Amino acid sequence: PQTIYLKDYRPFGYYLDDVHLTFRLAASATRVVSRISVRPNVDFPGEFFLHGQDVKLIWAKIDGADVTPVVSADGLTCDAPDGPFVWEAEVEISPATNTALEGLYMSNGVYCTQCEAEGFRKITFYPDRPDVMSVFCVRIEGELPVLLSNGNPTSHGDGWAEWLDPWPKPAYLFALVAGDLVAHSDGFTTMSGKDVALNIYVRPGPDEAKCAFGMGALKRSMKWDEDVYGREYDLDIFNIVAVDDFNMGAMENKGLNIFNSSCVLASPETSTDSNFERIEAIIAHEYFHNWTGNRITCRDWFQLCLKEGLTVFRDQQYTGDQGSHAVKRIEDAITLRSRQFREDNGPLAHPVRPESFIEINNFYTITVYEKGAELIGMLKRLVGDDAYRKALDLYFTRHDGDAATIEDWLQVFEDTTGRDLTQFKRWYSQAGTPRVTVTDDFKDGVYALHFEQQTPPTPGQDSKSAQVIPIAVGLLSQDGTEVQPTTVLEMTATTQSFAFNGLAEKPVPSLLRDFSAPVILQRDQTNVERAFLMTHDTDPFNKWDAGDALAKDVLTKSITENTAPDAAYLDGITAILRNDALDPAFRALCLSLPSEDDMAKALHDAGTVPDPLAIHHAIEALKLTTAQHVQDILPRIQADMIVDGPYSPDAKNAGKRSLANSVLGLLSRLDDGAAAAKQYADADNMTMQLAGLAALLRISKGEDQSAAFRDQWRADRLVMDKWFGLTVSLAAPDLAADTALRLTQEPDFDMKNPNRFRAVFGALAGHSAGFHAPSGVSYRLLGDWLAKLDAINPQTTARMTTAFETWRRYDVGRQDQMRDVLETLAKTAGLSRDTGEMVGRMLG
Ligand code: BAL
Ligand code: ZN
Repeated sequence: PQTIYLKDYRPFGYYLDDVHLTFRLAASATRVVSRISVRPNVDFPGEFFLHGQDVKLIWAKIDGADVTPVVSADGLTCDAPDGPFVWEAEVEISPATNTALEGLYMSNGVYCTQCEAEGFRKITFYPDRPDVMSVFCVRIEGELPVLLSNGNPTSHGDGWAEWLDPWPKPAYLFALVAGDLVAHSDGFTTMSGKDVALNIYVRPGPDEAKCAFGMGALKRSMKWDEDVYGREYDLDIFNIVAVDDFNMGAMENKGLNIFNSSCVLASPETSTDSNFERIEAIIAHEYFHNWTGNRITCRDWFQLCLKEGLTVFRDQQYTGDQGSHAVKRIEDAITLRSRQFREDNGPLAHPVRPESFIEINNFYTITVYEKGAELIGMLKRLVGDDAYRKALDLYFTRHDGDAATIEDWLQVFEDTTGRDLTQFKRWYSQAGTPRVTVTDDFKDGVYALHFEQQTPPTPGQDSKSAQVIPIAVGLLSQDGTEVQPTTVLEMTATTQSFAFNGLAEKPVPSLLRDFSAPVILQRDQTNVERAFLMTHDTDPFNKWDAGDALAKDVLTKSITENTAPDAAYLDGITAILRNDALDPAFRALCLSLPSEDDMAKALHDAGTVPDPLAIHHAIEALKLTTAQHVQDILPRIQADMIVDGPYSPDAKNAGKRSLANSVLGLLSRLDDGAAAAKQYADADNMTMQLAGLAALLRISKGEDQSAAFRDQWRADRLVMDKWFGLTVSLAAPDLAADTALRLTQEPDFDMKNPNRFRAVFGALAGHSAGFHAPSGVSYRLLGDWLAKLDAINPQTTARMTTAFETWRRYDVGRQDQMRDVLETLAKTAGLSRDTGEMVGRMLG
């Protein structure tokens, strides 16, 4: 397969002035007629090549005369006139047999599309690249009640509808939906007084009752983008459609967002608080793309972080504004440190802006998205809030309608602030997580912090240069008072020192406050100091982080030295739990322990080969010890966290339930599951019902409740995904593989549905002790199923191969078994380019 390089970028040789598409829908033989006004790009002449994959050419014409293009597996080339011309073609495609879920496909009888990144070429022959933008006029013909495309509706009749999207867009933002759907409708009046019709389309039936929350989230997002970024919506209508079979979470097609139903449909009875929070964030994310992604798109796919990093940053800001910035920051840091650091420190490490790829679908990664968002956050911290807003205003005015680059993005910051961002740009080109080692000293009232940065080699990048690292620092006196409020130190050299004068005593530093940079801080720190910060730090992130570091130390010593938990940890947790002045959601985060995978990484980084089962037992033992230590205060907290009145997913009530359920997890280890069983029986919402069930399964009980849950929710596929997932993730480690296998034999298991496949096998991969069972049974089971899935859905398969990305962390026996599975996958006949690239990179 061919590798594509950023350095080879060249503009397309033609402009497309307008695009007319006619769809004649038929499940296995849809006809697509295209008529495109084409104009040569005199500055960059090139051949007239149109991408096309799995499309059958029926005929083609230029200026009305038949032509015979040269058709290959990737597209077609045709001799073209020197001046402007009209290209026309008719093709046939088969949505019904399209299981890859890219291009035009069918989900439960509904026609829908997914074109990002390169799915449009499966719909018709077209220059399927993000820098080719055009106005689309679409006619859909089909005997279906709802026929949707991008833009505004222009006319419709019996069995047909026409849509015009006046905003030039690349093909990846094209969408079409057709089927028996019903709309949950509402409206929004924009800041300039324009009325916008809003619809969420679902299949008739129970889903209709699950749209109200998503609609509220959409309206809140539209208002927030006006208030915070001054961005107004630009069409007469905004449609969202929920589909069951979808590779991603959702897609920001212009005016017609298509959502994985799990990311838009919600009701108190069927969705947890986390579901509500995620749905709100994803609706906001897709809506925000209208400006950061659609009005300003990417020149090429190497610039993916331009739209994704910025849009994730915007959705993170939005979620913080809806609830607690501190809690959101901690949640984001947990995700980044566990998943992005794992990627950044393994064989799949790549820069936020990659320089080459074989299959772009493999670069919709946590590095591009979440580390990409961290870069925006660092930039904002370095230039300040006002300058950030000015730079964004300039970005929107200067680049509206452009297919832009990271250079364009950084230039607006340079132009508005006068800063030289040459060094900052390394964050986009250097992969890997910088390690920042810190030492300090105190003499004559001067406290000095000495930093050294170093980034380990990553694939294709042996040596790294120093990066700009904003390190937010505060200082506390020995009695816990803050003597230096947060200040941002700007580290630019490999080694650098910063001094604080006029201090009466050596302070306790609080470093990297608010997780001000995506780096690993390395520092000798005692548990006494960690407990001190846990009690006194005014920065919520560092207060939480001190507890997390303490827990990691306790677990490490328990695994490697069989030591009992340090009293500093147990006392610190007790104090946090008792402190009613702290937000319940924050207290719940403090109670949660590092994941098993995080502990495996921590041990590996410390030079110990991790034993997943030992980690599992150590975490379970610490939970039991913690429960025993705090047992006298648990009933009071449970009582305090009772939420009266009807269910509401707002951050305050969700935070109370979160703490109540953390407490339930501890309590169930002491009362043999009595409180969990009661909660399960009494629950009137999914958050409490699922937490009751999880608490029981975690202590190897709850068989009856699990069966009852399945019977109760059998008709609700989204709740059944939870049941499939929970059943695997809470199976005993030695039963995880058997459990997953058994679930594949359930009548409700459907490997063609990515949500269901991920529920079972994503849970198996995430069950560290079960996945790494010494016999290798889970590795082989997952490998076999990935090979089967690859023939159906390469994109989801390739993404799920990341279960093996940490294979070099483990003992030789496990390494051999995982490498065998990867090698077997690599040799699978007909393996997709997607999966082939991922496996190849992991094998190195
Ligand atoms: N653009 C793909 C889905 C998303 O990031 O919104
Ligand atoms: Zn996005």
